[in-house]
Amino acid sequence: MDIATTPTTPEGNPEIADAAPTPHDPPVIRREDYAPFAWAVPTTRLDFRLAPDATRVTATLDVERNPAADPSPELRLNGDSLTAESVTVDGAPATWRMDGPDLIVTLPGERHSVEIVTIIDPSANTQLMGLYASNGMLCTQCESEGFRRITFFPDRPDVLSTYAVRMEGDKAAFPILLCNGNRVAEGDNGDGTHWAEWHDPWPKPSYLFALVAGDLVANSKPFTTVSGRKVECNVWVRAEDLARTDHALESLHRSMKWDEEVFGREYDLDLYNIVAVSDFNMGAMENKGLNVFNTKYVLADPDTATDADFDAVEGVIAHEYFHNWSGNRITCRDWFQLSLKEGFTVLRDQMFSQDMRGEAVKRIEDVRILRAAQFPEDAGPLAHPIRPDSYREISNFYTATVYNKGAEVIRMMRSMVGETRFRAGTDLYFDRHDGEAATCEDFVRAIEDGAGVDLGQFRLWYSQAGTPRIAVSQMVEGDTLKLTLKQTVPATPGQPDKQPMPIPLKVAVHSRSGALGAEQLIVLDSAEQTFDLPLAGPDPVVSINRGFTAPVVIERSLSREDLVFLAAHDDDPFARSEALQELGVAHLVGAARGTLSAEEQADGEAAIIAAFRASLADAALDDAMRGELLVLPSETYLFEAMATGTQLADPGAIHTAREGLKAAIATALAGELQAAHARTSAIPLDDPAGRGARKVKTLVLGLIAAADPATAASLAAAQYDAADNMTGRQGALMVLCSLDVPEREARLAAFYERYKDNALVIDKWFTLQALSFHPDVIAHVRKLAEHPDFTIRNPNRVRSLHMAFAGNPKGFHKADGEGYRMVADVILALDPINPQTAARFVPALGRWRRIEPGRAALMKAELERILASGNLSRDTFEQVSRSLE
Ligand code: 0A1
Ligand code: ZN
Repeated sequence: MDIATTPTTPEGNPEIADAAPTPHDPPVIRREDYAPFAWAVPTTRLDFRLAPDATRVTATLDVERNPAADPSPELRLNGDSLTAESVTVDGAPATWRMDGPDLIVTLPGERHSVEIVTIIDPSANTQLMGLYASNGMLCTQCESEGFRRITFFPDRPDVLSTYAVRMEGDKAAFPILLCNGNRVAEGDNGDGTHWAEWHDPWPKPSYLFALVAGDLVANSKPFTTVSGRKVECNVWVRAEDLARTDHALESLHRSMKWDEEVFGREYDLDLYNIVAVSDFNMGAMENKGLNVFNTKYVLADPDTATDADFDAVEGVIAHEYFHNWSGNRITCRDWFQLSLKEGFTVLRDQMFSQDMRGEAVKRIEDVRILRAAQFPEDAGPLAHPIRPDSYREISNFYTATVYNKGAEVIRMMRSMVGETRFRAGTDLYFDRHDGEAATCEDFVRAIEDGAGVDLGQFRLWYSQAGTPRIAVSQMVEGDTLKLTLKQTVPATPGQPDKQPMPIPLKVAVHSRSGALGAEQLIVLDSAEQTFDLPLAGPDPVVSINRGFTAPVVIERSLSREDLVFLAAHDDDPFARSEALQELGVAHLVGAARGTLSAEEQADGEAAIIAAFRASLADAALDDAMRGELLVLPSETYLFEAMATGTQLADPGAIHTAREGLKAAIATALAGELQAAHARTSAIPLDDPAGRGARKVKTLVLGLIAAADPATAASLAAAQYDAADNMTGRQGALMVLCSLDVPEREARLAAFYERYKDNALVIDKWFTLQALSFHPDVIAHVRKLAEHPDFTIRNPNRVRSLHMAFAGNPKGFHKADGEGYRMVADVILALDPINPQTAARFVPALGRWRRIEPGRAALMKAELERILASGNLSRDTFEQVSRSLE
């Protein structure tokens, strides 16, 4: 998970080489065209002669006709930039031909053994798909369509095969040889080379294949499963990183135990290997028994990783582990079903982290991510349902919609049927489809049957894109509150008309007198509906979408007093933070639109200041929750709220309004904020309250900086100098980075000097500068791109500098378009190297339609410049062309 490369160098074929960028108008693949594959491949044998620039791969596929498919005398084997050195069938030369990148073998009989030899060049593989070299090791990434860059194969998730793998290579360069499943034999050739044989007993699709060869050491600790089997668990890293692997290993154990307890899922091999690599397009990959991870989601100690990094490691370790059942034991029939494994697995990792770290705070964080990443996607040119209908390049569909909205959709099912019946539904799903390549429809049907619920209309959540909006109105009649809800699902590309969906909402009707109403679940399943709810007392205040039961936008105009009441008194902590967000959004969007009278401006600020004061003073709150209440709505979220209907967002005005509010809060609460900084600074690192305290400490520092940069600079410098952990150090540096003060340069230099040998921390150093609100941020980023430590070939580094900059609301949206130009230049430079990562920059520019006309024209012009450059990868072509439609 976590989010995205140059056409690969043509592995050994001068004709295909460098032809990597796909010609324009790559074909559209459609969900409705699915047909089962004509052949089954019960067993696959792979023999690797490993060498960094010429690895020889011999693949032997035992194939037999699939009685469930249309018969064909031809076997289509997918390839990508491959040439076959030889193709034999049953030991004799075969009849074969190339069809574009694919190899077609003619097979006369019912059952054959097909052997193919390819030679590939891992060291020239800059796309990081297939077999590639990273930091002296060789590793693979096959999801979604990387296996076809290793050998010719039916590279589709519904072809499941049992793999037996032999690998042989230089013993000094590759002392450790790993693959899926169990090691069954190994040996030394006595000539400086050695070999290993691995066997994976579980049939799997090719995207779950993995191989790693390198100079690695392991942190190991066995796990005993619920039925008493002992599993060897290893986290493999380079020797210098070994000391930072305990948290990952412990997180794995916690995940294994949790999945047994909460979903009844036990691990099914005797070995679980995790390998950390520093060049990786995404966060991590769930290959059967051999997870490959971005180092970012493995390595952590307090000196080099923040509290948030620790949480991310735990969450990603859990996510990949949970895939063993939701993804591997039951996989996807085709890539349109991606949310089957991803949505469900994200839900599972979110539930796990809620159990580990506290329900409310984790939920608030997850909703913040959904709103920052998925809501804009759902409202823009790249909007797609969680189960898309078509794609040109599947890599472009590893999105917040498929992952995070996919999780929300399943979470809604769980809210509607309750925990116990949901578990009955998932038990049935795991039972019914174990060993299969399944569909989203299979999942929904299993929940229906297992939980005893009709999800007929609910299926619309799988087919309709767009974030539903719910207009709320209310009336009191006797001792009843009549709550009227109207839903609209906005038009999205290719879907002009939408049908009403079932929307589960937890609600409670509180009374301003202080009496809190009981929570109940209502389901809005038509365009407009009125619900009768009991009153708890006079002056009702409705608390709605508590716990964020549905991924929707609630449209209502609650009075400031009501919002302040909810922020202070709601018994659902999520709803408290929501009320504060609503208060902030209403005020800031009004301020950005310039529609507030002086009095409204002053009243709005006063209400928010009062709420902040209350949060700072509330002794019943712990700092972890207090920290959530002190976060103002992000600029991206405000952008969404401002660009509604025919209205457009003005990033400049949003930035000014938000910074202005921060300054007003900090001026009014100077004493309280400094006191909070002093209080939280005194809490030691290992105090159980330390985490929350560190969060509050940096938040208040950021607020102080908005009104009093000099005081903030000296407090931040002191916080930096005194810090005994990365959270404190990074927080202080973040605040300093946005200030034009002498403390800034000195601390940035000290940070670099201290961590120059640690790539992950140097990524932070790049990010802090790229995200800053410093007036010269663009010049800083340009200079950093020339820094000797910057390389466009390492995805973590590109993300740390340019992707961070593309998310900097001030720098990216600089009114003269320089930020847009810089990001477009990065897309053009990166596309021939790593198209997957290049394409991930496009959505930032693709938001032009919802932005004020001056900036919109500049953004659109950059997209047109990219498209006109020609020779784009399939990935970037698809995203840019959709963004201009
Ligand atoms: N299945 C992984 C995500 C992933 C997808 C593609 C990758 O290579 C380009 C790598 C990882 C997950 O959800 O964790
Ligand atoms: Zn996943």
